[in-house]
Amino acid sequence: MPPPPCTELAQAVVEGNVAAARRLAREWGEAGGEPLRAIEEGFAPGIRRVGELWEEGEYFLPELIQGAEAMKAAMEALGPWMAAAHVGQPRKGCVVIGTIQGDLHDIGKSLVATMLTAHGFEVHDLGSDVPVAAFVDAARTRRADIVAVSALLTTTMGLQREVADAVRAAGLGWPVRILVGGAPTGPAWAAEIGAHHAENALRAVAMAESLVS
Ligand code: B1M
Repeated sequence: MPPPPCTELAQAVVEGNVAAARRLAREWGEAGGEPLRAIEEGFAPGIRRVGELWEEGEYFLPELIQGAEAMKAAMEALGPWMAAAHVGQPRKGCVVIGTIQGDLHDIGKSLVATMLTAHGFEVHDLGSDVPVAAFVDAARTRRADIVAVSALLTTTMGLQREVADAVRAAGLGWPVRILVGGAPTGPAWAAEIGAHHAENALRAVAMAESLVS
């Protein structure tokens, strides 16, 4: 059986149908579809459409949350295929990742974490709503090569600068690079705060690889 069409994957998220999203993700994996494609071309457009409907006043917070639940269920169901795609690779470096304090958007961050893990990085995911000091502590205890900070809100992205400054001020004694991402961020912002930027999960992998090489 061929993988289900991407439009169906998107629709499951738009409808906030957790069971359908999970089932379609499994069908996709079992059919041998590329897991990242299911996310980037199927489920993620669905959650972006949910955001549009919310902005247009068609959807309210419960629908936004339900869409996010469907998206997360799909990503979880695709997990085994993501992991299997890159098993047996040598460890490339250590990454501490999280969504910054005040920000609960963790879907993109989790996707970046999954992709980095799948490509051979040791990843410590601190979750969402992570205080600046927690990034520094984790970088120290894990001897991180990269501190990766996600922000989806214009009101929280400013704290990425604080993480970058705090990591530098901590003087950890080995090179620690800062990687930032999330919809309101961009290369100019990253340059301004002395960090590196990736616009999506695949770019984050490429950037992380170049930072540790
Ligand atoms: Co909220 N939300 N939300 N939301 N939400 C946005 C971000 C928003 C753009 C919607 C809109 O207005 N169109 C808007 C932000 C406006 C702004 O500040 N510019 C917004 C708002 C306003 C809010 C609330 C304030 C709403 C309210 O309560 N009034 C509130 C804030 C809560 C908080 O965080 N304190 C809120 C709440 C929520 C939910 C909890 C309901 C839910 C999140 C659930 C969850 O994550 N567990 C939610 C959702 C789902 C969204 C949208 C619809 C979808 C986000 C998403 O998951 N996208 C979003 C609209 C949109 O994005 N179009 C929206 C899919 C994901 C795969 O993409 O996260 O962009 P993304 O990640 C990408 C890249 O950005 C990049 O790679 C990923 C994969 O390609 N990337 C990185 C991300 N992090 C990276 C890190 C890296 C590198 C790349 O390195 C470190």
